[in-house]
Amino acid sequence: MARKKITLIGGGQIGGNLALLSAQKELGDVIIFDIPQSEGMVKGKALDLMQLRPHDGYDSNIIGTSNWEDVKNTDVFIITAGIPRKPGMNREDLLDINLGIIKDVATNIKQHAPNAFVIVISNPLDAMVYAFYKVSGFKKNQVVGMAGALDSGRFRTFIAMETGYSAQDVTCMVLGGHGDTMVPISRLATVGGVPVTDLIDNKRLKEIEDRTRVAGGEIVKLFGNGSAFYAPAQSAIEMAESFLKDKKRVIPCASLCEGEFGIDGYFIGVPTVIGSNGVEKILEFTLTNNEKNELSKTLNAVKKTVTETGL
Ligand code: A3D
Repeated sequence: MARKKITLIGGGQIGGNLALLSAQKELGDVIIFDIPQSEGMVKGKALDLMQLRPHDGYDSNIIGTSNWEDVKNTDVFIITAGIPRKPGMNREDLLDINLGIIKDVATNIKQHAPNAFVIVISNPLDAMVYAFYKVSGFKKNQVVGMAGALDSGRFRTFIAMETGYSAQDVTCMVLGGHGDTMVPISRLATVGGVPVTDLIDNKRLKEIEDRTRVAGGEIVKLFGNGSAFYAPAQSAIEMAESFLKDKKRVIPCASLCEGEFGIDGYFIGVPTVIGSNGVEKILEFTLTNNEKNELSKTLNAVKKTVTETGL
């Protein structure tokens, strides 16, 4: 069986880690694509990762390029092209610059690999994945945004830190937009199947929810320049792996809703089945009235940013 081809559009902080993880997990051969001014940087990263092969034992080929011809026959793209936040910025502040970049990337991917599955990471996420979908004209199962996987991972981390139990055994989901209005669903969170609401008191749980909502900003402030990259990279790799291996994992992702949860025509974080057909299904469940209100607030925030794209 031929090796799969994973192309990373943007070879910066997240892109470099995506390349490392793709190779270490032997997901396939890896192309790191960036703008001509950064071609040397991605060629250098690719060569460095090739030279890690004797130590790590993976056989993936990794190349860096600025040539769109090289992305032909890609199975899965992961897009981080754009600029990240600086302290004091919110994700929406990135809209103008990153929208231009996503439009360019969508046009080129459509031309060179029209059947690929595409995972968007660039911010503001819910608007960028929408823009990619509109400009590329791809089918809805081919396009998805990575945010809920990371936001849920952060929620899991904080619950694990609070209880002292393994993060691996914490399951939970965060729905909605990738911004401060996101909706952590504490009611359904468990540690090894035990409801979190029986392990952590309500006041503390609310504080953990609040920390989750601004967890990205907490890291931006600490860095002083740029945003998180290790956990975002692994979150997207989980999605890519589920597609490449037809695992049918259920991961909160920004998927196009067409009636699910009463939402129509927007990409927003919902539990999504990812398999070899890309986005295969959105799993709906009954929300409480309070959760419905929260979801409606986050949808309004997403709609506002999407409107600003003019698409
Ligand atoms: P960074 O290290 O700056 O890398 C971005 C790369 O994109 C740079 O190497 C640029 O040269 C490259 N680039 C710019 N324009 C193009 C283009 N037209 N074609 C190809 N490459 C291009 O940033 P990063 O990796 O830290 O973050 C990338 C993006 O992810 C930012 O928009 C972040 O805000 C976003 N991000 C999203 C999440 C989510 O959970 C959704 C988390 C963390 C970061």
